[in-house]
Amino acid sequence: MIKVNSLIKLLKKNNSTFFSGVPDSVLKELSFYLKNKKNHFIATSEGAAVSLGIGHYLSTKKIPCIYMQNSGLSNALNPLISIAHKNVYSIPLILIIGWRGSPRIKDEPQHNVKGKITEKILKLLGIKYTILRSNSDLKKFDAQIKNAKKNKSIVACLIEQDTLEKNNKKINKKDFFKVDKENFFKTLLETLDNKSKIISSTGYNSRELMFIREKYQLKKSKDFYMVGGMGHTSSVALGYSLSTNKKTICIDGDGSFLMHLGSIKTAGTFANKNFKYILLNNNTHDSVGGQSTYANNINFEKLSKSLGFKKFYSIKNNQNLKKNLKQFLSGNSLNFLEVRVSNSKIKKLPRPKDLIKIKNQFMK
Ligand SMILES: Cc1ncc(C[n+]2csc(CCOP(=O)(O)OP(=O)(O)O)c2C)c(N)n1
Repeated sequence: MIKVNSLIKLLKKNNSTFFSGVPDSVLKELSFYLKNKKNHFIATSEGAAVSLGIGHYLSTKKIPCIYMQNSGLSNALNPLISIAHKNVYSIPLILIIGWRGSPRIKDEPQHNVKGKITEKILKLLGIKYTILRSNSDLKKFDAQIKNAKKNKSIVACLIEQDTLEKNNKKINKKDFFKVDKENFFKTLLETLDNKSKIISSTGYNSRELMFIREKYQLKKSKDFYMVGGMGHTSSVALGYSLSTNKKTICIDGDGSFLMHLGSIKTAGTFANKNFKYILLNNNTHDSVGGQSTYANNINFEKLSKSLGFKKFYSIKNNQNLKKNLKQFLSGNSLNFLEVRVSNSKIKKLPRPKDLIKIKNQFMK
């Protein structure tokens, strides 16, 4: 186990005090440490975090620290390869990568695939890395950081689940908004017709939807759970909806929405009336530790309308949920619904397991 403080001390010693990243459950202790720190900027995607770091280096000559889950390494690849790489602009960066699905740890299918190839990706990019498991590994990492600073190259560390020691500073998972998600999902599933299809985002949304369907034995409509591909829910839903008349319900989280916000413009431009977009806004990355998304002060009415949606609906409390949902679903135009939800209250949420079966049932 490694104390977050030891890692931070090492970074400070190397004059690395700028932090940007996308939250990850493996790195949540780091998030708790960084909360409200002056030089810490939560980014909407890992590519943006790397790019913020590149900008920081250009203005300060100091090596920045970028953190992410290994699934986000793919989002980061473009600026890592096409800007920061040694053979392009040669920008020094420190990457702290949460290693889901490492070969030593049993994990979900989507994480196992990425976990197995994470080291290979780093090697392919010529990025030196240390697997941080104990304090003695910090020494090796220190030497690699010094080298990266000297050679102006990228260096990384990989951190597995339960490596970072728990500190006492927990993020208080404050509820910004009120609508109860269990009540919302139950009402939605009771309201939909049999032919409707739901495509739901990475994070708690898919897991809650699956749980509530099972708990209340609600069989109408079919789900496709986005266990990975964070931020691409609206694009998968749009692609589905364009070749069918069936109602296609996209259920997105605010973190997921912001990760690839441009996709909502594509939906606003091309979607037909059967595309029904629902944003479950809790203002947090609830499923990876409750870090803020800063989505609470977005004016979704103005945003969605300027991106091409015709009507905006908003649900802010638990009253008249069914009536409001019905209105939104039956509306005969391209509609955007923001539901201001509280954080998940369900303990021990199950995870989708048999993904091929889920896909086949969805496609029936
Ligand atoms: C590309 C990528 N980056 C990061 C993650 C880690 N991750 C999983 S869920 C999640 C938060 C999603 O936030 P939101 O859409 O608001 O849903 P909530 O967690 O609140 O249910 C993050 C950051 C991921 N799965 N994929």
